Amino acid sequence: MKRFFLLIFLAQPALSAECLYYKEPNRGGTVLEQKANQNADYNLASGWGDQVSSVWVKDGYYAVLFEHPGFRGSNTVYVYGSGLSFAKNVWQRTGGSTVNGGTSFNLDRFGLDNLISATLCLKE
Ligand SMILES: [Ca+2]
Repeated sequence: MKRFFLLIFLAQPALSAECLYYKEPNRGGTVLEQKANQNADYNLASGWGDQVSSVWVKDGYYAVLFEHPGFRGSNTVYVYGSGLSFAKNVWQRTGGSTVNGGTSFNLDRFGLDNLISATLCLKE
């Protein structure tokens, strides 16, 4: 009986969103979930602006990362779950890590570590 309760206690709720944002590089630290096509007018939640250091995107989806609330800022980056990114007007294969059916990206690669404040999560 004791073992049964321990298993329930340890079970983590599965992360089901298509885009995930982390406070630390390499999907470390606290996570913020964003479902695709929801929150179309999306500024990062309180306590998350200028805090995100890595992003994971599911295959078949992409995230658009903005420096400032209201989809503003000079450095807008598109990161695709397929491992592609579009940044500074150049398409590239990012070298992001393929994991859990998607790709994770460290934002320092784009000069956006701890700098994004608004995001979109969309289907490719
Ligand atoms: Ca951070």
